[in-house]
Amino acid sequence: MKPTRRSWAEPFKIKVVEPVRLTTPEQRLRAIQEAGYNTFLLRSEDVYIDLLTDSGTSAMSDRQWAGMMLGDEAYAGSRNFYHLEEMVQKYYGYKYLIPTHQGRGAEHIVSRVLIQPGDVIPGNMYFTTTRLHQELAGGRFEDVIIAEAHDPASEHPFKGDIDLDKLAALIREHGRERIPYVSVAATVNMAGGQPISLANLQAVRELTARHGIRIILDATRVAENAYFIQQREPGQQGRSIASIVMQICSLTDGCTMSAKKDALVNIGGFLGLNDQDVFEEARNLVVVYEGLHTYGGMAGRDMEAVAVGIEESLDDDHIRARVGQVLYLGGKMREWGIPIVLPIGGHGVFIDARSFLPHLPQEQYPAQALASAIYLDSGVRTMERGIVSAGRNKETGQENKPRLELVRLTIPRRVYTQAHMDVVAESVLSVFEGRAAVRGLRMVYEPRYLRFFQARFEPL
Ligand code: P71
Repeated sequence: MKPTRRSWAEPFKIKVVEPVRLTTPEQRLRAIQEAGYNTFLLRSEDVYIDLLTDSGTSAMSDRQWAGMMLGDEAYAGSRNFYHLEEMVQKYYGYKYLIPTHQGRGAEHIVSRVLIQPGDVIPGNMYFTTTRLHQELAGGRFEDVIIAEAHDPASEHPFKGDIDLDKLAALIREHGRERIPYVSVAATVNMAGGQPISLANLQAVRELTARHGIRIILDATRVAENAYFIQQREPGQQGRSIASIVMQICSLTDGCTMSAKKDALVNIGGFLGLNDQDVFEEARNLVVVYEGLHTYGGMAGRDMEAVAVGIEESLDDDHIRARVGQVLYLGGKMREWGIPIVLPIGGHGVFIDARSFLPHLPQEQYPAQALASAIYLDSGVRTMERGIVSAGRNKETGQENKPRLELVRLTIPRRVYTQAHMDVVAESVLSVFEGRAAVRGLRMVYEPRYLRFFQARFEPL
């Protein structure tokens, strides 16, 4: 049959390959048992297609690798720092740059600088490390995302939007004295890679400006957010990704960035700031926790790779193919009736484990059990994003019970092909067909912080 529309392909060709290994069902059973049914504890060698995360797992370009050879490994004043600073100013528009070893390093510093004990930080859904650093600084996170974000079936085009009434009520209740900033993520990871709209961010800016409250952007996946704005928001078609990203950043006072995502590197991050006094405080702290303010825990060559990666990440062809691959995988699963979070997000496909495994109560960790089942089927590694990730309430010690009980299939950038996506979708389908046999888990070891990384489980 003649195609009705023309296909597009990745805007690159492959220069270096890394073999991956198929395993037998017996090998996988042994591996997941040794890992305590936690995909974080699997050895990467036992994984066939690794969709644990898109963080630090991207393929760098030849230009980035060439940049690595230009690393200026001076302790102070490396030329790669100045190149990175120039790129952050040029593409994100922030005046001041604090390099950090990765995103959570930037979160730690900005939380320590801006948050006082007893403060409240509103945000569009928590992220694990972001919220923990806010809490360690004495603050409390308050979710002000729109209700649709907690409903996997809602097809709202901007599920990352902030509920302005909720935010206004929080400001009325606590006053600007207790709200150091609003934490805005673009896109929202835990909601399924969902974008915030420009119109909503503009409204949040107007509201916070009236009260003199800052906005700190989590810019980790801001290019992917800009793609959804370009595709979905009225009046934004035809704009470049770079110009939308610049506008998003201009509506905020600073950003934390994990360069391991959008910026196409294996390690790195930064804090971008506009206020000189905040910058000076942050520069005082970075030398304590990360490294001198001109490297912040990165080698010179790492900073160079970030500088080049920022530019590549904002290329329209790149971002269309990147998000396009996620939509391809999600589209197949949706077509086959597998319950996934809709709309399909920017960095991965999120399976709704509650609908997938309706026979398992949340106390039996359905998403964790499903991630193990997918690994056992095919060696595809995914990540739990549900009750295990949500941890415990800081005050009561009770388990947080998020409405979203998800398994994330996260796509690294420029790493896998369409054929890999087919294999993944078919594996999920095969688990779906045998879902009645998937058993729940019980937790047999629970670490104190970010328990999902190292917790261990046994099948019930
Ligand atoms: C992801 C990660 C990496 C991760 C972190 C914690 C638990 C599991 C996996 C990291 C993010 C992120 C956002 C929106 C800040 C960080 C921290 N994501 N904000 O999705 O998604 O950055 O990892 O560089 O410290 O797998 P960092």
